[in-house]
Amino acid sequence: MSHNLFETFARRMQERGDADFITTREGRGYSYTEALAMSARLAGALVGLGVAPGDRVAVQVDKSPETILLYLATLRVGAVYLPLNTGYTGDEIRYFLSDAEPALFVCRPATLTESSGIAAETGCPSVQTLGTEADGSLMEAAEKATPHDAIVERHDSDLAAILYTSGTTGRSKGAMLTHRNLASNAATLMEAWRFSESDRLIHALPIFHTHGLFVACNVTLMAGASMLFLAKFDADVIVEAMSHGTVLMGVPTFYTRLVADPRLTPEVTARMRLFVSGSAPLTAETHQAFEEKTGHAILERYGMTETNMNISNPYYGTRRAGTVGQPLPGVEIRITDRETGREAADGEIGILQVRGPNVFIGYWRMPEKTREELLDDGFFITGDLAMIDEHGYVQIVGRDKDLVISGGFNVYPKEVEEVIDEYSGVAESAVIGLPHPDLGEGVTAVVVPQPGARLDEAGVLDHLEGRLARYKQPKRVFFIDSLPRNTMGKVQKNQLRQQFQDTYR
Ligand code: MLC
Ligand code: AMP
Repeated sequence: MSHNLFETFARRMQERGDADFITTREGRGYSYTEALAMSARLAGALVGLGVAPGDRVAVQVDKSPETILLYLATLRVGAVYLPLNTGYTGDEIRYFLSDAEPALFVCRPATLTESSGIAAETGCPSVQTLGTEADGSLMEAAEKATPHDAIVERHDSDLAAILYTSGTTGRSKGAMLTHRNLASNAATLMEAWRFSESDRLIHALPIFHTHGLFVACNVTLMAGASMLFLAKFDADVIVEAMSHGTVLMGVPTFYTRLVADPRLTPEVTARMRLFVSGSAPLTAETHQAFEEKTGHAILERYGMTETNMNISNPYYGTRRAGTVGQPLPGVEIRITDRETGREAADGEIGILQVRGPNVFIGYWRMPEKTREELLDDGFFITGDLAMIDEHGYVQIVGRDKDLVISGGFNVYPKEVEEVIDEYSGVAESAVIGLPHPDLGEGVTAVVVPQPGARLDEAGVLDHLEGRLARYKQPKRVFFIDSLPRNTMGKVQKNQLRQQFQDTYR
C-alpha cells in the first residue's frame, strides 16, 4: 500500500468536488476539482523537467494558490518539497541549493537572473519561475504538459519535505520530514481542533514554514475545508475577513496587533469558532486581553519544524493562558534535568523532549547533528525549557538554545554574530533578543570595536544588508568596551539582556 500523503489529500479532494478549496482576496482561486486537475498538470510539468521520485524541488516564491498546487504536485510525483523564505539573500540561497542539490529551483520571475546564476554555480540543472498571478515559466510548462494523474507510490518513511532550520552553531540544517510525519500530524490536529468541511481558514501566514504550510494547509486539505489565502497579515483585511471565516491561525504578533485594534469586538469575531496561536510565546496578557475583547480564548499550541505540532490546549476544556496545554494524542513528552539528564518531577524546569509519529527522521546529510538531538529511543531534544504545572499543562518557560524569535521567525545569534564580526573594526559581538512590543523579541547586536576603531550603528547595519535576510538584521546596534564573560569565558547574554532590556519599551 502506498503511503503517499497526497493519496489521502486526493481522495478528499475528489469527494469535495466543486467545493471551494482556496481563494485569494481578489477572488482568484480553485475548487477542489480544479486544484486536483492543476496539480496533475504541474506534476506533468515537473516530470517533463526531469524531476524524479526522491528529488528535491526547491521553491522560493511569493505566496499564491499555485504555490500550494506546486507543493501538491511535488508530493504527487514522489519528490521532496523544499520551501525557502522569500527574505533569504543570494548568499543564503547558494548554501541551501548546494546542500540540498535540488533537481529544480522554482524562483520569482523578478529574481530569475540571479537565481539562474546561483543554480549554475551550485549544479542545479533547472530553474523555473512562478509569479503570484498564475504566471511564470512553470505555469506555462504546466499548461502544455500532459497531466500526470498517477500518484507515485511512497513508503511512510520516504521524504515528503525538507525544511531548513538554522543551527545554534554553524550551518543551517535540513529537517527531513516523511509522509508519515506530515500525515499523522494533520490527522491529529484535524481531530483535536475539530476541523470540518464547513471551516474556512483565514490564511495570513507565510507558506515556507511548518505553521503556514503544514499546520494550516494540510489540516485544511485533510478536512476538505477551504482557505481565504491572504498575501500577508494585515489587520484591516483580517477584521473584514472574520465576517466570513471560521478559523485564524497566527503567530503572537497577529494577536497583539489585533488586540490593539479598536475594531476587535465580540460582533466582529462572532462567526469565528477558533483562534490558534503558536511559533512563539503568547503572553498571558495578550491571551486575556483577547478574551476580554472578543469572548474567544485563543488556543495556544507548541511545535517545531523538526516535530510538527506536539502539545496543544484543548478544543473543549480550559485553555490556560501562559501554557501550551497537553501532549497531542500519540505524542509523548518528557522533561529532563539539564545537568543530570534524569526526568524532572512535575513543577520542575527541564529540557523538553518529544517522541511520536510526528517527529522527523533526522537532518539532511548531517548524521552527527542528528545523533546529538534525536536520541536512540526516539525522543527529540527540543532545546526548549519547560515544566508541567499543577493542572498538568505544559509551560514553555525559556530556551536552553541560543535563539531569538522575532515575529515568529527564528534568528540564530551565532549566524548574525559571524557576519557582524567580518566587518572591519569589529573585535567581537553578541546578538540577543530583547522584549519587543510588536515582534515579541527584537534582534539586537552588542558590538565591541577593535581598539581605535570608529564604528557606528549605520555602518554595521549597512554591512549586513544583502548578506542576511532582513528579519535577521538587528533593529538596534549598541557598542560597549568588552562583553561580560563568566570564568569559563562564556559571554553572559543574560547580563546584556538586562542592561538593554528597555530598548524597545
Ligand atoms: C517582517 N520584518 C520583520 C519580521 N517580519 N522583522 C523582524 N521580524 C519579523 N518577523 C521586517 C521586514 O523585513 C521589513 O523590513 C519590515 O519588517 C516590514 O515588513 P512587513 O512584511 O510589512 O512586516 P509585517 O507585515 O509587519 O510582518 C510581521 C509578521 C510576519 C509578524 C506579520 O513576520 C509574519 O507573518 N510572521 C510569521 C512567521 C511564521 O510564520 N513563523 C512560523 C515558523 S514555524 P524593512 O526594514 O525592509 O522595512 C515555527 C514552528 C511552530 O515556528 O511552532 O509553528
Ligand atoms: P522553528 O524552529 O521555527 O520550528 O521554531 C520552533 C521553536 O518555536 C520552538 O523550539 C519554540 O522555541 C518556539 N515555539 C513554538 N511554539 C511556541 C509556543 N507556543 N510557545 C513558546 N515557544 C514556541
